[in-house]
Amino acid sequence: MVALAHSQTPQPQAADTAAFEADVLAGLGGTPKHIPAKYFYDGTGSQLFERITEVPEYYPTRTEMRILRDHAADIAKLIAPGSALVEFGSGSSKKARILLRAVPPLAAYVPVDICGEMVEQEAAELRPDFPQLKVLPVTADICFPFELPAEAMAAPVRVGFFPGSTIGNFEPHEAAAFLRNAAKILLPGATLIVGVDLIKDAEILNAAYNDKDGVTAKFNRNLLTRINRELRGNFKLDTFEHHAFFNRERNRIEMHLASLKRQKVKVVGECFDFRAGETIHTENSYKYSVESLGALARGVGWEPAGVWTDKRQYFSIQAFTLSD
Ligand code: AVI
Repeated sequence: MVALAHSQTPQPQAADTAAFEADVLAGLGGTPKHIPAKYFYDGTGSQLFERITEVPEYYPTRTEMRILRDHAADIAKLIAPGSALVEFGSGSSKKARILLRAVPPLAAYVPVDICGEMVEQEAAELRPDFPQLKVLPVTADICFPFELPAEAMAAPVRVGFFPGSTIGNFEPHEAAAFLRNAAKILLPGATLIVGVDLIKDAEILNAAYNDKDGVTAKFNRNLLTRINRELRGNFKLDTFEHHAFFNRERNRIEMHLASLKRQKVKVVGECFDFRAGETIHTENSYKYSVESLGALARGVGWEPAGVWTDKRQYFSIQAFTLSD
């Protein structure tokens, strides 16, 4: 599973470190070697992700914000007065702010994030700007069932919001599981608004994940720094290279760290052999068409209800409803 991109991440707890250790040892012992993308987002990784969103080649964040600004009034029409707006993996709530300025009075805005400290802090920052709005943060892993606050359950209808194309960092079966879980949480009658990056020319996609300033490469390699620091690793960073490319068969960007030579690396006392050129697969970022996301959503009971894109058709915001 994937965690979300945060602008700030507190120090890891013992349980987080144990899970990190187990996943890294299992992933480095596997064939091919792999590490879940959620481990990118330590403090430095989160800051590097913020910098990625600002590099010229990485269009998704800017494009999604543009679509939201251009179509907020239209998107807001799907949100009935008195609804509860539930944001999955809210992070900085930057995108929700655009929607919140366009929506009718709500029963509540419920930002949900795995990082409790962060979701509370963002809620505190949002309240003065939306004094009429009940902001009810929830700390939860959005991939599993969680309870909404009573005010959100009492609302006549709930609207989910999942921007950022984070759904693209799930494997397709995980994306389906997320949509199924969202349906269980939001209940029949709900609407779900999802931001998703669209399939496009490989050249544009490859550039977005290979920015000239090397910020994405730093973001990728920071995973090794994190392993060295938290798991007594001895990765030599200059012996691993950032590889990112569009896999056309699977409609996904793959990110890898490729070993430049044959070498041995130790992590918490365990030794791992690398062949020259062998990679650690660190991330998949799936790209969808309007139709392919629609088919995935339909498969788990969500009916397509609206699509907004930018002029270049790079990114989409898609709405789905769950019948009563
Ligand atoms: C957070 N997520 C949607 C980003 C993406 O594009 O898949 C993460 C990222 N990885 C490299 N650049 C950005």
